Amino acid sequence: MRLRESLHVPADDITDEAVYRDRRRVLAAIGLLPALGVAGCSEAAPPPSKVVVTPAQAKSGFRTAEEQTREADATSYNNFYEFGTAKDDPSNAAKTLRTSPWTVAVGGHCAKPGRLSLDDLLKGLRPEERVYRMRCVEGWSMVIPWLGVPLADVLKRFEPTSKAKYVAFTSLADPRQMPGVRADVLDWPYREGLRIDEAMHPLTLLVTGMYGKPVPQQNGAPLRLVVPWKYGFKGIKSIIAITFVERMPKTSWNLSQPSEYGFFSNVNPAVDHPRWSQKSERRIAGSASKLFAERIPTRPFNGYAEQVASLYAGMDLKKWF
Ligand SMILES: Nc1nc2c(c(=O)[nH]1)N[C@H]1C(S)=C(S)[C@@H](COP(=O)(O)O)O[C@H]1N2
Ligand SMILES: [Mo]
Repeated sequence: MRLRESLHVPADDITDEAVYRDRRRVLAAIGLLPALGVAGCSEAAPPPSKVVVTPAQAKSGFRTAEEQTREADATSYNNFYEFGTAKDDPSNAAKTLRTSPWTVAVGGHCAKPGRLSLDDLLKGLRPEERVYRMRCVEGWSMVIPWLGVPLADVLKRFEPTSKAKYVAFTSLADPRQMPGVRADVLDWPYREGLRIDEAMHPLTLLVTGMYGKPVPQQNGAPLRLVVPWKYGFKGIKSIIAITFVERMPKTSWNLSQPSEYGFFSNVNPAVDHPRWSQKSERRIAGSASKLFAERIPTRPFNGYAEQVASLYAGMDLKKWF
């Protein structure tokens, strides 16, 4: 329990950043991180390109024009506890995760359950690029160009019944491939869930790629969830099961610390984490030589209130945090 309470370190713990940066510098110096050494640390590297956003796209929330996080940072500063709890553990340890063949079991309250290969699951659906803000509960955030399909397009194929009030997701938990699963930091497998209307919302993305390439192992290959108005931990990685359920499913972080992590976990600057403020965040983006840019205010629903606030009409969001 002592160990678990130390998880999810707030981003303003400056030691965390210093340690991470130092480790990266050392690894780059001894040649273990050639690409990162250039793209992640050099001030001379060009800043990521800005995105031109049409009014319709702005209204949908599908593409923010905010400065993007460098690919090198988004693929090396990760939370994927199955590979360890340090930010650079996943990029160092996940390379060997076998992502093909990959099957996903879809079941529960639906007319057409099945165990499908990833290709069959996504057959006929074309990945779209979405540029989303991602706000980790720890108080840092990124802007990432994802490639994926709306989760709704996949779920509809299984014909959920009227009993499907929630959708539960399960990650792979293979101790032979995932050293972190041997540690007692969470109750494995990692589990997440959404209410069915959240799951069917057009912003909710089933991700297969980022930065125009297949999603790397450390970011949740070959299939992960991205729900941009919720804290990052709702975005479960390396999914092997999707289940339609009637009752609110158990989720890993809520099981681990129910007072700190609610089922909904919508980004909300008005509800502080018991151990730190959620009013602002440190953006990891752009060409700054430091990992974190200046602190910026955190917005309700991570800036997606226009698209999603109506899902929670009449709900007390302090109670249902
Ligand atoms: N299976 C699994 N999924 C996970 C996590 C994890 O530890 N295991 N960490 C979550 C957290 S806390 C965050 S912030 C995001 C991080 O995604 P990224 O590394 O692609 O930025 O993944 C989420 N999904
Ligand atoms: Mo997170």
